[in-house]
Amino acid sequence: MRKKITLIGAGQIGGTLAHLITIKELGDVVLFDVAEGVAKGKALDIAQSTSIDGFDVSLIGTSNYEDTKNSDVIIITAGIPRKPGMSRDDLLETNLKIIKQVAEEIKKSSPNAFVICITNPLDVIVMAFQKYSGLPTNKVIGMAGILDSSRFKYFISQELKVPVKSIESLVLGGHGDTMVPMPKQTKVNGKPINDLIQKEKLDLIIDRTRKGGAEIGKLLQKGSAFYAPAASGIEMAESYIKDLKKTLPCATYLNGEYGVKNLYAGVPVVIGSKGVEKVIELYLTKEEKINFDLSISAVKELFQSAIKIDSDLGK
Ligand code: TXD
Repeated sequence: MRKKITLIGAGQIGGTLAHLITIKELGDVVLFDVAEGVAKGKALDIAQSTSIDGFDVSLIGTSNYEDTKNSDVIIITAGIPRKPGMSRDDLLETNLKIIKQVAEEIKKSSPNAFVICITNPLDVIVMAFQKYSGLPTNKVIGMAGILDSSRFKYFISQELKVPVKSIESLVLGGHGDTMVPMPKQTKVNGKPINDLIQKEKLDLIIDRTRKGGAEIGKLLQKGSAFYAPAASGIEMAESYIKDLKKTLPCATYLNGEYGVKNLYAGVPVVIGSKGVEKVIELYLTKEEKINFDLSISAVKELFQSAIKIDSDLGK
């Protein structure tokens, strides 16, 4: 029985998610958007492509939550993206209202789903979704670290002229300017990155990673990155659907790990058919711990702003 995958938001990322799910035949797609025509149009367009390569999946577009009932996986991109010059945090008020409404619907229609949040500001939005929906913390996760790690690895591959596949790395912490690339966890063909790239150059790459979203937003002028974010969300969904138990950097509920309690933050987790199956606690150097704690403080501060917008979150 094919899994039912609902995409809440049929915009740039949502449409790309639908196409990637189809190409990988991960499951049947329900593309939901308040802009019903966008959802229906993109679902129909992708459905008409299935005969070309023989993809055996069904796709529907809708603005009716009834059609999303009992989804196995839900990926949320509903919300507004940044305009050039906007910070991810500038999206908070608008996207918080949207995520509250989405959470209340999903609580009723798909309480057993594995929910991947992508909407920004990611760390607070995923935490707000979990609180509003009441879904178990191991079934609500945020996509950010895979994207940030992918950007970090890409920039390193360009610098060293090596295939991205030869690079292992991850980025911890919040999805934003305080994210924590981890040079000590970064290897190229097994060799530590610090032996291959000078510190000054690596610092420039780290800075470019932190600003990776803004760089693309400036180039596009309208909207933000969507191909790499969609591919990142699919890696998480696939690990859940196929029980791959991949270790992936994601925004996850921490209950004491890394010295953090009752907060979502980007750390490596194992994703399998039970959802978040394990939080991987890495040894952090003094500098990495300082940067990680800075990132945690930024998320906490923004969550306090969210509580000022909606006191329900503080209960
Ligand atoms: O790494 C990450 N997590 C980030 C996330 C990477 C890139 C983009 N990031 C954020 O994802 C971005 O800042 C936005 O907050 C979301 C979605 O980005 P996208 O580029 O897909 O935005 P679009 O193209 O504007 O699509 C958003 C859709 C649009 O079609 C709206 O009509 C719809 O969301 N929308 C809704 N759908 C359902 N329900 C409600 N209430 C709703 N409101 C808007």
